[in-house]
Amino acid sequence: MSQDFLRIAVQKSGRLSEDSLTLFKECGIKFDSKAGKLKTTSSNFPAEFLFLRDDDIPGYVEDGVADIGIVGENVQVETGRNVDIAKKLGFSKCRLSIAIPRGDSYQGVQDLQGRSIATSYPTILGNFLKENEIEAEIHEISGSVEIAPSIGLAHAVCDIVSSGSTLLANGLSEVEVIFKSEAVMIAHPSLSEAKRAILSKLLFRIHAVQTAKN
Ligand code: PRT
Ligand code: ZN
Repeated sequence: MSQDFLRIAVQKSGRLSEDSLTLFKECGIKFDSKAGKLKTTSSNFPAEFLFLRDDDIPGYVEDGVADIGIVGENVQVETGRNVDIAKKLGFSKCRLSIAIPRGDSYQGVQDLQGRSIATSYPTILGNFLKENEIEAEIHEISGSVEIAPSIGLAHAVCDIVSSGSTLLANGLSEVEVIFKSEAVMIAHPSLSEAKRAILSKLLFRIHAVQTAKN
């Protein structure tokens, strides 16, 4: 069983990367995280790290190419992949919100009826609209969502908000929070016994690190 190890997918570069790597280092796991490396093996823990785009991580974990990974819950839910949530990690907190041009009147969710909304999160937005029995056109775009109303592409946007300064800078005001997110550790649903034992060890260390911080 000595060759058993956990293959861990983390974001290559972006908002999750630094906190993800810090977490593993705080757990005492040593590895080389030199820029540009796509794969590295720990020298003191049975783990191998894969550095990927965050959007690809849930699929890799579902397929078992990676055993576990760290992503935002927003990405996990949007991709709809069949993975387990092993642990909520408490960093990269943000929300997915609907925003409209500042000054437009808004009484409630019914004001979205018949409107068009630009988003990179069509699944989560679609579920929200369905639950609220609103028929609106979802305009899927992959980036710079906040620009959509000012160029006449959509009436409203649905995007990730953290400080709110991007909405402000684009003349938008937040009217509905539809999803709250943080980084989560996801796991392949049917890990081998040996891999589950390594994951338990890792989760135990993460728990200890988090407890020491609080
Ligand atoms: O290249 P790759 O595909 O791996 O990365 P990415 O560009 O898709 O994702 P990245 O690194 O931007 O974000 C990774 C994860 O961080 C997201 O999926 C969220 O779970 C989380 N997160 C936390 C955020 C933010 N905060 C955030 N502020 N993701 C994006 N933003 C963007 C948002 O889209 C908007 O454009 O920042 C802008 C708003 O920020 P404020 O502070 O102005 O409100
Ligand atoms: Zn991404």
